[in-house]
Amino acid sequence: MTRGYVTLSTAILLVLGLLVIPAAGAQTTSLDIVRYGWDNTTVAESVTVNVTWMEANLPVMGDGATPYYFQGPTFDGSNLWDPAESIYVDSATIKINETIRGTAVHDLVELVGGMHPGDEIRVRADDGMWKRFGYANVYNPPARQGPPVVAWWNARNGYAWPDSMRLFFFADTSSNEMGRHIFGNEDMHQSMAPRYWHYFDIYPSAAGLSVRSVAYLEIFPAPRALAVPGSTEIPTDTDGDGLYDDVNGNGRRDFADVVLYFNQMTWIDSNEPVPFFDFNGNSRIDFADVVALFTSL
Ligand SMILES: [Ca+2]
Ligand SMILES: [Ca+2]
Ligand SMILES: [Ca+2]
Repeated sequence: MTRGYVTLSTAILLVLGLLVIPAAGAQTTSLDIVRYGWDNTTVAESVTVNVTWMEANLPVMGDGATPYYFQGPTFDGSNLWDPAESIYVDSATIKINETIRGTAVHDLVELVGGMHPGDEIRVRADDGMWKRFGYANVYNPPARQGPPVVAWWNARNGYAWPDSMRLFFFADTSSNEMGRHIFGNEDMHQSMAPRYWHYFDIYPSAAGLSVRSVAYLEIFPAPRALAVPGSTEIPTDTDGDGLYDDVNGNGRRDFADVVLYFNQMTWIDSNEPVPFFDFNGNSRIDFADVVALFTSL
């Protein structure tokens, strides 16, 4: 009898355990926002904010009444992108339908110095799942994409939404005859570079971009030259060879560039993308670069 009782309770615990274990990707309420340096490795600036702070200090996106949708795969090889967003009557293809509130990704990345053209952002979950997007997808999105938003509230669960924080795109209704705010597959197709598209098997699926349990926003800057102290102008590459020979940014390669480079070698080494100023090609900022720049005059 005892033996049977133990076996039964063990079985019940096992079943409960199986039910609990798959609940990975817990709700997040805190966000690490990081901007890396030009090497995309060292941290240039970072801040951690939570939902309470975001709601109190930044504009709230979402009116608490308008639902936003993502389209999933069409499972129709002859209509992969479904520009009419017609394949949604079958609720199986509308993967996500939520009435939400949240904070614009644009406002969040501005807290750490923002993004510039050529930069990418990685939206990463606490379990490591991530999606990347381009500068324009955050700063200048087409209306059919809409601003990316980290949503921390929904109408069904309030602040206790298990998927929160979740990435949404506040798509307008311009690509939907029914007047719905659907971020459809064709919206993804038209708004984003191909490397950002999400596929389920062979089928495009905009819903796959909606990262759950978002915990990190990371900016990976494209290399860009900064004004060298002693000048207020951005250095330029006067002959298009990838080397920024106009160090003082006056538009010409001249002796003043050699002098400024010599005086600011340490600063250039710490702050500039090395390949832009490595005139002798040895992967270091050094005196030989001063000589090489001087010789090239
Ligand atoms: Ca749409
Ligand atoms: Ca110059
Ligand atoms: Ca060098």
